[in-house]
Amino acid sequence: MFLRANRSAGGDDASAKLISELRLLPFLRSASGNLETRNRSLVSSRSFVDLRRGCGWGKVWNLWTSMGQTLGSMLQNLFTIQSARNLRLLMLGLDAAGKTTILYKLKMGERVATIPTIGFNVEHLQHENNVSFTVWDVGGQSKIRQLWCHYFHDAQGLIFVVDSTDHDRMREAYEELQRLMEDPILSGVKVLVLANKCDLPKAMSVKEISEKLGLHHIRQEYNIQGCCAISGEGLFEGLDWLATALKEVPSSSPWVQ
Ligand SMILES: Nc1nc2c(ncn2[C@@H]2O[C@H](COP(=O)(O)OP(=O)(O)O)[C@@H](O)[C@H]2O)c(=O)[nH]1
Ligand SMILES: [Mg+2]
Repeated sequence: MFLRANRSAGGDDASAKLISELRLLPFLRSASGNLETRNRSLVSSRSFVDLRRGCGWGKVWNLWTSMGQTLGSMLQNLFTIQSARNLRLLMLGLDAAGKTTILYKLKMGERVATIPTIGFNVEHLQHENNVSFTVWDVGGQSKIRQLWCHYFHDAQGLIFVVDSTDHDRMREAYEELQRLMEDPILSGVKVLVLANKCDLPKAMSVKEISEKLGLHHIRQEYNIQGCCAISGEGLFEGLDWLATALKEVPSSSPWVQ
């Protein structure tokens, strides 16, 4: 019966039918993600057919090795899935610090025209082969900062963006950052401070901003990086630091972001 299916239809359709008759298809489908694995699975199912007809030792050997290959590739797929990591990052800071510009520079490599964010923007960024970030950019106007806490859950990293030229509101940025750092839900986050707009002449140095934000007081592991959202300078360096700092942190589920 199995051989008839294989001969009459021919090609991939026949092979798929063959496997489904062997009741292997649901298992193989869920376990194998690529064509190569599926092809190997077909080899094993054909060997099984041959075995039913011939029962020679050569065929037993064929079956055995192809089963090994199939299992091997299924395990390989499993490890690839497990080692691909998705990290959830929260991007906060005062309004007009440059959060949305940074997000879309990272996502599209371009400067986008922004309007003040009332709510949030969320984007998925592929960082390295096996590391991706889900970045939540939440509006920073004073009236909506009380909503930030609704985004804390499951955040593994915090990107706190400051406008390096905003001398007048540096105290306000300090207070917001300290408030975030005292929240128990964020006690374990890795903190990347992006000192943005370093292209502008009035920009303060990273050292000065670090002091004004009281970074040496915070308990969380942190790094401060000067950057320019327009040119992209410093952005990837910052994300690299986060990816390294979060190496040991379990990945968040890509399905529950
Ligand atoms: N010169 C300069 N302007 C920037 C930079 N980043 C953002 N901006 C500008 O700052 C303004 C506010 O940016 P936006 O991304 O909307 O800030 P958000 O409120 O933090 O999301 C916009 O006009 C941006 O074009 C930067 O690195 N350099
Ligand atoms: Mg915005």
